Amino acid sequence: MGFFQRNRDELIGRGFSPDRLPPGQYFTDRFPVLHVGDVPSISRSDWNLTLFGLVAEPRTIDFAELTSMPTVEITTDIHCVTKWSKFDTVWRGVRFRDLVALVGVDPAAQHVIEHAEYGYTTNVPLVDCLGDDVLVAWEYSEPGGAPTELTAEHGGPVRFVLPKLYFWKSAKWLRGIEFSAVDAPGFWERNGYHNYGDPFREQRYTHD
Ligand SMILES: Nc1nc2c(c(=O)[nH]1)N[C@H]1C(S)=C(S)[C@@H](COP(=O)(O)O)O[C@H]1N2
Ligand SMILES: [Mo]
Repeated sequence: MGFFQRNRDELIGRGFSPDRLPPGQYFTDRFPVLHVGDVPSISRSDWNLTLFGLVAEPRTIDFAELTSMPTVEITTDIHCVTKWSKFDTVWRGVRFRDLVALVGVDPAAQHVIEHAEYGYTTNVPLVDCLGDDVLVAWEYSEPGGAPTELTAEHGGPVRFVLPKLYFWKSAKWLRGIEFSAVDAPGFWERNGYHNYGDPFREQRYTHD
């Protein structure tokens, strides 16, 4: 019996539904750190987020403004394209759709481009960003815990969290959100990864 089957059996043994594990993934209790380049160090007080593109008025908000908005906590599974999945991660932040309401997005905008420190970008359809579980988050906890400050290696001060797509679609060190009528494939999307990236359809690479 191979690693993936043993891992799936262990999952079932621990009382999880195996349906939560997308095809080709294994679950882990660890929280691997994955990114290109160095970990930037930005303090919460130096951080800000620019909302721009097809909006009524572009806006830059700082950490205090972001965190004064209605805050929500979600518990969710995350799936990395390198095949690890982690269950019941806890995140606290502002719903993405509340930021959409804040700037007044033009109906012609169909794509969201997340801009991170050092020029990392990733593109997602706007419609997929409007759900209850899509956050701009600054706190994290392991399963069952109370969220605390998101560490720099995991994207602090603030990162995007879009759990239903592979986790490369959740930019760490988020600094800008662009609303666009045209799609703009980001870093991994230009380097062979799928433009959409649904883990349950195993959309890992461009032609999957
Ligand atoms: N800015 C930035 N965000 C990024 C990445 C990156 O290279 N740069 N890597 C992505 C990938 S591939 C994954 S799996 C997750 C990993 O998040 P973690 O390190 O907190 O586990 O961050 C995503 N966000
Ligand atoms: Mo990833």
